[in-house]
Amino acid sequence: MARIRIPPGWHLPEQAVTPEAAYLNRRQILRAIVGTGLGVMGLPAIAGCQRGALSQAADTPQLAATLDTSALEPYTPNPQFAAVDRPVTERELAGQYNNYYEFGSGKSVWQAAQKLPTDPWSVEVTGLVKYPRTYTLEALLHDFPLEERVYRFRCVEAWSMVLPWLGFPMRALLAQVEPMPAAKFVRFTSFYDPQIVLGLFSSFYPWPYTEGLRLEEMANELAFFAVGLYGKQLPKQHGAPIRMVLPWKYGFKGAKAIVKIEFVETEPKTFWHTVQPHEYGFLANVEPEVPHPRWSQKTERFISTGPGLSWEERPTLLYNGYAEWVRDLYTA
Ligand SMILES: Nc1nc2c(c(=O)[nH]1)N[C@H]1C(S)=C(S)[C@@H](COP(=O)(O)O)O[C@H]1N2
Ligand SMILES: [Mo]
Repeated sequence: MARIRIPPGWHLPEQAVTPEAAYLNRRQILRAIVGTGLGVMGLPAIAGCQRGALSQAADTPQLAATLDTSALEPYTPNPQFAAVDRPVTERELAGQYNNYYEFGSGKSVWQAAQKLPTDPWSVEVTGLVKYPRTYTLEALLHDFPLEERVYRFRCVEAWSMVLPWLGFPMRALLAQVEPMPAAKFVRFTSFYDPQIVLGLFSSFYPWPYTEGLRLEEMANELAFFAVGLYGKQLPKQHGAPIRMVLPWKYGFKGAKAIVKIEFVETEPKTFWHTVQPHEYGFLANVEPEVPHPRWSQKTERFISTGPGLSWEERPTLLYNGYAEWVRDLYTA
């Protein structure tokens, strides 16, 4: 497979494919400008969305500091998910190529994301469950043994990585709180405080960021809560202190910085579906034969650092290579 060197400032993956948030309609943009008080002066900044090439980790002590979180021990590597068909992505690349719209609409949000206050943290588990409970982060770490899982990661924008998560399966939480028979779906809510995470477009985004799953999806072996990455606590840009990881779905289903988990009867509204209902469905499974309305999903750019940012074009796998685990969820 060809490794393509990307000339600086041209054709970065995020520019090659329009990001989730593109193509806002004119009314939304005007509303955003009015909302931020920028007036027309703000327009070039919004439309331009410029960004330099990735900096090399060695040159950026600030990046190293954001990645140098505390060790998370003990944890056990899960042998079923010890490796995949491609190498684990470099920590420094993963840590400076993120989607986190609370902190901006570009990929270089790692610095802005350091404003996220993560200590103390608690997660409210509520709704149609027998044992509703608010967990502190310490309680989660105490109750659920940590394992490491190397998972493929596929963004709907057609770039991909491989990430070594630390965390626990969602079904371990289900066993503890016991959903009631009426619970058919689960809504997950990300941290949101407009004083802290005020992005440029925040006036029309349907904050807080929310995602949802069918209950059977949450009970699937693959569905995971990550509290760590690369053997350490989750860096803030990756969604500290706890985020969702659903490796057979597009990355946007994996909400970051979870504060609430709610068991409900009907399909919950989700962030991207609310923003662009025709582009982002509720299931959002990785399916190469189902194109996004604005681009094909048949292949993906497995990104890595060459000299600079590079990628390998690869065929996209059905359910991101996890068909044996999840096929039955969708063929009933
Ligand atoms: N709260 C929140 N969660 C989010 C997002 C976001 O903007 N806000 N972006 C999603 C998208 S589109 C992707 S691809 C992944 C990126 O995860 P990473 O930055 O850890 O690689 O986070 C997902 N979770
Ligand atoms: Mo994404």
